[in-house]
Amino acid sequence: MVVPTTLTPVVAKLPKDFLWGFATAAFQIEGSTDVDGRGKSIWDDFSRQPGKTLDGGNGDVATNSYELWKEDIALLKAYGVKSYRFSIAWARIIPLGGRNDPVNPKGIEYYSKFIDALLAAGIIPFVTLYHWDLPQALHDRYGGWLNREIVEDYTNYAKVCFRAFGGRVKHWLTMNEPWCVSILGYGRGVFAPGRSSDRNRSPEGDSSTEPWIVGHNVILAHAYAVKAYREEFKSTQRGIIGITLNGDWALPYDDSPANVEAAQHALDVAIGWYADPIYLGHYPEFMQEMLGERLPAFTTEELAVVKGSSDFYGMNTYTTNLCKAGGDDEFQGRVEYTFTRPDGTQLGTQAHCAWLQTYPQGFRALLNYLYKRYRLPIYVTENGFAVKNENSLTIEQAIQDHDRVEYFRGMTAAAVAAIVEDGVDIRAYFPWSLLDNFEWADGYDTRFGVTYVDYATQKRYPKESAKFLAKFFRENIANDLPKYREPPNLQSVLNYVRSAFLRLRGSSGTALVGTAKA
Ligand code: GBH
Repeated sequence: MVVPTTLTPVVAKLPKDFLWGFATAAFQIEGSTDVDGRGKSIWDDFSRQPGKTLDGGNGDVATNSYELWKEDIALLKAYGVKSYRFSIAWARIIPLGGRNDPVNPKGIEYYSKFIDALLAAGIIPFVTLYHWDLPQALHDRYGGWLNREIVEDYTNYAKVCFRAFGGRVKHWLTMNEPWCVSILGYGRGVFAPGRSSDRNRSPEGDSSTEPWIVGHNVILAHAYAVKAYREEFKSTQRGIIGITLNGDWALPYDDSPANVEAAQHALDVAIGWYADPIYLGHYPEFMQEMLGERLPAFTTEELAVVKGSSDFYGMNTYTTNLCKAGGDDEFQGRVEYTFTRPDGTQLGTQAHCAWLQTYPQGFRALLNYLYKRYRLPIYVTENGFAVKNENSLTIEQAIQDHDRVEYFRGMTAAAVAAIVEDGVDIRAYFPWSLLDNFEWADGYDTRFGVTYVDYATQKRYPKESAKFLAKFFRENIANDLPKYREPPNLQSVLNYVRSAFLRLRGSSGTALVGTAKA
């Protein structure tokens, strides 16, 4: 385990309005896919097709949270959270998805009573409008995210939600991880709707053009929904709204100029693709070079809507990648990722998923990079770990989730260091996830929960990590301190980020900040 040691021994307090809680998403937990008038989402049939999920699992039952929602709220209350991040299923609100299709009162009623119950429990709802579950009808009607039509339909759906819930919901996320929507859904074809140029995977699709079109339409849909919120709801509802992007820190494999550049290219495609237009008003130069005419252009009018369309920086992050220039994977900026350092050692502790290792220093560096580049308060809306082979353990063993505890110990320390020592303005932290749940293409084999779910009985068992996090935030959020608001020392932030590119050295484990092997 690697612990940043630049922290003062007495951990500094987080400001009293710091939000923390757990995150989930509708399709991953709700189940009950054909009740109360819900329309189909693109994940319904996709996950039922043989070979699309590792264990053949689908979303029909999941953690049965559509029925067990009171238990979920009781669990949140027991953990002492201040907030809960969950998503609304578009196809429960508008079963056929479109702006001329009927709204489903039962869908509204369901989330309405859920929000009321959260508020009654003293928990702030933090609501994602779109976590990958596009209404199937829109995919069938015009190709879903491939078609500019989606912008109007998504905006309409968002407005229905603002109208129904915005009196009570003050924290909105328009989209979860558009990189995944585009690349995994229309490029690699591993997520619904599963389109790809690979004809062994999909009968149709063009991985060289579709992801960039989809990404463009996702940005526009987000931006026009935010415009509607600001013009029609914000003055009375007084909430905040933004997008949440996935993105992991990128370290050069070594200090060769090509690999240093590769790390920046990795960040440009993983993060800048969305963040640069939304916060800075243009696509990254590198993406324009790489894609030429395949990267759609914004009109002047669109750009005016896109730029500045997020009130904060929403961030989902899990790991750090070592980056080597080369290869032809445009989805990673023609960069190869590895966790193996030049001397053969591993960057951190390996998770159940191949793409995930523990590396808290990278989290701290990423927070600094994003704050320096985009200059807005950061809401960490996901961060989490799947313990290797947890699914093959007994429940008693699985709830002793040591590697997940160590992951969160490192990540929370890194976040505190970023706030207190680097002056990064971080306002929320939502570990993924409240529960083990339907892990998309991994099915139920991969467990990210701080609560173990026994799928045979649907019983929930708190893991050690839930206790660790509950205690950490109980002890570290101040009741009395005013919000920490000192502007960061820009030069130190700059030096810090630069050091990320220069100080990776073999197995010494001394990258970025002083570290100690525990
Ligand atoms: C999040 O995505 C999701 O928001 C959440 O629903 C999910 O349950 C959670 O993570 C855990 O996976 O190139 O195919 O190797 C995490 C961001 C970005 C992680 C893409 C995996 C590499 C996939 N993901 N990344 S691949």
